[in-house]
Amino acid sequence: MSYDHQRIDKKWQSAWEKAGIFHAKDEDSREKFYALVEFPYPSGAGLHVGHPRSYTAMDVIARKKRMEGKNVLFPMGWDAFGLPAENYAIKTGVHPAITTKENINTFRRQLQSIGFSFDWSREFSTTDPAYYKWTQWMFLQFFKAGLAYKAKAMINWCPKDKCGLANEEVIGGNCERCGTPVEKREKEQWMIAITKYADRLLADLDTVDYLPKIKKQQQDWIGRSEGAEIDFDDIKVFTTRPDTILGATFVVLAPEHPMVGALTTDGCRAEVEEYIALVSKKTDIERGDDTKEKTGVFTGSFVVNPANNEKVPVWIADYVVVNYGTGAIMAVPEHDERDHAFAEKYDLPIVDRPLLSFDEALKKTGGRKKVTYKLRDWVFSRQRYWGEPIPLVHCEDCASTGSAPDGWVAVPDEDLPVLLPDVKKYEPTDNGESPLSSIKSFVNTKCPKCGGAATRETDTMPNWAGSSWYFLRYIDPKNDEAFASKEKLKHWMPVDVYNGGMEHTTLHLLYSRFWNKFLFDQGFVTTSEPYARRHSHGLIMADDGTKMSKSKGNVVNPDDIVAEFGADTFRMYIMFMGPFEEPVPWSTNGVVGVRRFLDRVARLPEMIAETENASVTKVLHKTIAKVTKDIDDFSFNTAVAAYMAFVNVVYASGRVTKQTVVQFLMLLAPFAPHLANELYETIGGTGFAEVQPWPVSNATLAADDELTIAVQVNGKLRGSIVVSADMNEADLIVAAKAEPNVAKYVIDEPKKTIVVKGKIVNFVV
Ligand code: ANZ
Ligand code: ZN
Repeated sequence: MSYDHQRIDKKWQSAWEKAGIFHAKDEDSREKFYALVEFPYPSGAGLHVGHPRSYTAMDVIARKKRMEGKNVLFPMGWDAFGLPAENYAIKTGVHPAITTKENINTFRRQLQSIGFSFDWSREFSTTDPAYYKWTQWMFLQFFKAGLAYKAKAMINWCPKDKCGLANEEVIGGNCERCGTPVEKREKEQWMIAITKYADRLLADLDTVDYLPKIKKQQQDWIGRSEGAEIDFDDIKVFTTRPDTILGATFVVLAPEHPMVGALTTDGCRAEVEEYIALVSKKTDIERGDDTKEKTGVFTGSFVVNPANNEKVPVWIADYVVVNYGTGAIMAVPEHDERDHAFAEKYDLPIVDRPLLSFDEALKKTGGRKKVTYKLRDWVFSRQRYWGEPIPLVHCEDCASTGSAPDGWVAVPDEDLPVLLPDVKKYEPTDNGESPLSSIKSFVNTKCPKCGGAATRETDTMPNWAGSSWYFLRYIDPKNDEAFASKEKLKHWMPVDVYNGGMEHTTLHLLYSRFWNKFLFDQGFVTTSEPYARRHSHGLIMADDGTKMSKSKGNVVNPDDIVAEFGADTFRMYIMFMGPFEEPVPWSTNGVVGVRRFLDRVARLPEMIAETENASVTKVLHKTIAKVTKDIDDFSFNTAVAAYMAFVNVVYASGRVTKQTVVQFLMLLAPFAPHLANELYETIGGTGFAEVQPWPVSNATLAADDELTIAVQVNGKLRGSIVVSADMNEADLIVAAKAEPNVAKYVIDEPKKTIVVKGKIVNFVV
């Protein structure tokens, strides 16, 4: 058969859709399997080849699980709030809702052209009011539980986007989106107390199956430290080494520490102020760079080391950060490298004193055990347009009567969603407020509590909000009474396998675990952990190994590959190009090679005969066993290699039974579903490949017959090797020479090599 991919791709895609075979069933006696991929932000650039790497992998898994008899939920939707659409609106005046809709249509068309087996009946966008109604409702649950609070915070501020950023959105000191160096600003922000869950987010990693590097990144990000808080007079220091306290010869405060002003003596004030001004210009990255020389100044004050009652000087230095521990340290130059470098530079005492035990140190100093985390509370408001409005109202009256602490009143459930109003201008105001703040009809409202005049919160949520619970909504996407029914949640949760980018490990993955745990505590969801297993894919790079980028013109468009080579070639190539977890460069030659392979597959029906060689039966069963295991292990490239090896054996043998071809097509179907279905139909199969059972390997048929071969040198037995019965002569000679004892005697090329088939190899040297 000549392989007309354009016809075949369309034919099967519409057949699948018509039959609705990828729709997950809520009532079903089969075991459930929930396969999840990170839903995309539908950017104007369309689908990137990186997206299908994740989706194809999970599609392969979802398709295999269906054939194994599972009731599979494999959904797709859109994470569509966020800055690009908004920045585009600022430039062009086109409403983000319009661009978002267009982009979604493009993405959907592209995904469908690749033949992913998503259950499209469950599709939604985080920007749909019917969806963000529940995002707002969940925010209010945080608020009502006291976990959402407004606080003045030093936040990361992007001067270009005029926008506050979470720590996670600052990459190398720059704004994640526009690259502008990030400044610090003090601003009132809604915060969510993720730190209250730090311990459980850490401990429960033991209950899930994540790639080790994913767990490690989350552990490091949460950054739990056990230590102690010890008072040096009024200064509280945090230390993980109270045992070293006898060697503490000075105290260092962060330059932003609130006590700096009071501790600074008049004689030192000018220098201290100058230093603080200098530090305020540095980025966190510069400050955290341990290779740079340490700087600092003396405050002029002394405090008492409580372990030995010695007076020690108080310094400020920017290697101490204000928002970690207590923002103050006891410096122990003898045991701490940074303190040592600092002491040497400023000529401070370095003394070698005996260590105390932890408990002894606490007892002597009145110190307290303390656990500290690197994790910070989540800055949850943005002064931007294209996000979910925060559903709160501020009422002066309720503030003064005390009926609403700080005057913040939740919008009642029946008034949700608070719809995003239309605006004329999308820019934040000049003082950095959300554009919503200039719409009087939005801002001015009635207090839900007392009925008096009140004003709405005009901040919107960060784009991490909608993605924190979308996996729950897929389970019951049309529900208007609840975000999802409890019975359905019970049926589908947790997600069995979740794949996504490593760049989301400390952001989305941590946020959504936290969000789910909170909902669990409130009794709204049925599992404490949302994802049973988490995997991650490597990036796809340009053919020269650099990152694909528009400006370099090296971006590969999936549409072009699908049009020229077909969806199955694209899918299979993406899975074949390298180990799934690693970054890999794109190679057009590689695409051509996979297409050639599929052309060979397309001719298999022509080789069908009544009987086949035993070698063909054997390789079939080996391939079944290998592919089955490889898919479970995310080892897709080796699975594709196994398909190729199988086809080579069939071609070498020249004939194959129909039964073997059918089994092979079923095995191939998850990777190349269009071609597998087409060939299956060609040879008289009925029903979709997708509803056929997954092939089972027969261990007896797959087993290698093994032989023990004697290896002689000049007729004398020097060793023996165990090889598979079908090993060819060249390989056999190589294996015989490699036998260690034989190798001692066969140093140069032997004069003659005699092989007695199945019995002996004799080297004449
Ligand atoms: C005395 C000491 C002696 C320390 C020693 C370390 C080694 P982790 O493990 O990261 O939690 N530290 C405490 N607060 C700090 C801050 N705000 N900025 C910079 N450094 C800070 O590190 C805890 C240790 O880092 C603490 O224990 C403190 O130095 C320092 F041989 O106290 B240590
Ligand atoms: Zn009120």
